[in-house]
Amino acid sequence: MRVPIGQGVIELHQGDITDEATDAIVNAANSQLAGGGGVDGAIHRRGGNAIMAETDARYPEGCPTGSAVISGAGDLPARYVIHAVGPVWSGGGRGEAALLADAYRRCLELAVDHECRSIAFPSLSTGAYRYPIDQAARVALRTVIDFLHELDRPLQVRFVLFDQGAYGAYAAALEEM
Ligand code: AR6
Repeated sequence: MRVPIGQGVIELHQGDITDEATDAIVNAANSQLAGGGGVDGAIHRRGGNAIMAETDARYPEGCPTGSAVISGAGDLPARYVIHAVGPVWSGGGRGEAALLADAYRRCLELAVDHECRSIAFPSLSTGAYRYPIDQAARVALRTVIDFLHELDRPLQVRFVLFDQGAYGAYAAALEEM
């Protein structure tokens, strides 16, 4: 699925984010930038030790929830990895939606600041952090749509959804918007 927005475009793909050759790919990190499972595990496994060495050196204090930091991409096909920290879902009453939107927005800002013309996102917070995917999809897409409407240059934003269920949730949310 592909929807032009302003000078940009949103694309939905099913696949593995570590295969993406976009300028930047986004990691679903934790605030210690300590590595883990899911997307984080796949990125560090395939990207090699250079990524963690760089984040340890540049961001020794980690990254707060709702924000993101950038590094090189080691052996991955992308140029940059943007490490985003989404919220852990705890029922929806703890500002999760705003924190999730902030994390997406910060990634987009970092990508633009680093002259990226393309960025690939996983579905942040919807794995180990248990954010309900239908709600997460709406927050993610709304944030990207608003950002692209305001942006004065081209940017390709691709969501790389790991399975059919995730793809379906994002496709339904995008159609609804
Ligand atoms: N490519 C694309 N999507 C993937 C991939 C992949 N290779 N692997 C998993 N997904 P998660 P979170 C999907 O758990 O919820 C880590 O341990 C997955 O199906 O990676 O933000 C970190 O270190 C799910 O829909 O991220 C943190 O501690 C989505 O990506 C914590 O988990 C996100 O799942 C972050 O949890």
